[in-house]
Amino acid sequence: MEYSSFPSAFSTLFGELPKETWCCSDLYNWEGFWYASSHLPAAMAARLNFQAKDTDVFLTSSMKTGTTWLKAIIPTIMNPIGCMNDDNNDPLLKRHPNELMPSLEFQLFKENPNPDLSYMPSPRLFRTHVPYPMLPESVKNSTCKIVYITRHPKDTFVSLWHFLNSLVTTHGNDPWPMNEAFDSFCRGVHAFGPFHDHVLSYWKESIKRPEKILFLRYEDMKKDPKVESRRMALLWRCSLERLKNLEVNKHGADPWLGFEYKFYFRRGSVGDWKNNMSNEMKEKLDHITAMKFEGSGLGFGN
Ligand code: PAP
Repeated sequence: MEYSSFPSAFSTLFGELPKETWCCSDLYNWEGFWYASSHLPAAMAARLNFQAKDTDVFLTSSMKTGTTWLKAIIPTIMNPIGCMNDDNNDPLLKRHPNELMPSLEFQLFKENPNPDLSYMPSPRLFRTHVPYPMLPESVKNSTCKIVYITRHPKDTFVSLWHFLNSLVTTHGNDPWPMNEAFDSFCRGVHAFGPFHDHVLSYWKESIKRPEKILFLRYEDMKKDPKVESRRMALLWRCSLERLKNLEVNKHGADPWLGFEYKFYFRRGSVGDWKNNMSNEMKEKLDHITAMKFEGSGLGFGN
């Protein structure tokens, strides 16, 4: 769908969706989550058209959970020049963190439902506030990495309330009373809410696929930022996608063994046996494994 056909196409859609007023804007409920009218078409277009690359890194979060901190940390970790102690190469001196990790729904897909992103060098960095189910399928299915940050709901609410009021008062309006904002938050009615469902959507997926989603808490980052940043740096630096694409691993061979280096990096996925084994082979190996491991407490599941 082209945005040029807006407002007719989307006004028809918006007319059919549950609607609530949040502070001074209208929110629409799409598949269980609330979106501002300016973000929903972009989020839908991104879900439809965004093509992830295996080397992409996604920062995902509900609002006001510490995203900006990570918008600064992730590009700093990944800066190829390694600018940690080098002010001359510090991108944070020249650009707001929002520019270092562009948002799918606020920036890239806002004006154009199918933007050309070919100008972006790999590894590409993106951020989004959409809940897990709303992510583009290629983000879920590729081996790109997702970093999710959450925060205690009470601090998140307070931060959100202050942020909204800084916006409304800048435009000369009265602050939004805290009790009204709190009631909305508790009902889950806020941009990209309900907060708790948002967190759970990523939490559940991070348990299933810890190599895919790094689930961080703002409070842990505060307590021990070095440990959490190292986890993040390690996850990215040692990822299959990065190592596989480094020139040093694409060419040459092990001088002792003679094996080509590139053969050490294949797919690295869980369950690839399904693409290669017959049912008979599966049954046989499962049987051996069950017999051998019986009583040991060790198991690999199915
Ligand atoms: P966003 O969702 O609009 O991107 P986000 O960055 O997640 O906002 O949230 C802003 C909060 O992160 C603010 O919290 P507060 O209101 O409780 O103060 C902001 O101060 C905090 N924040 C921003 N940058 C950093 C940072 N570098 N370190 C720690 N906290 C930060």
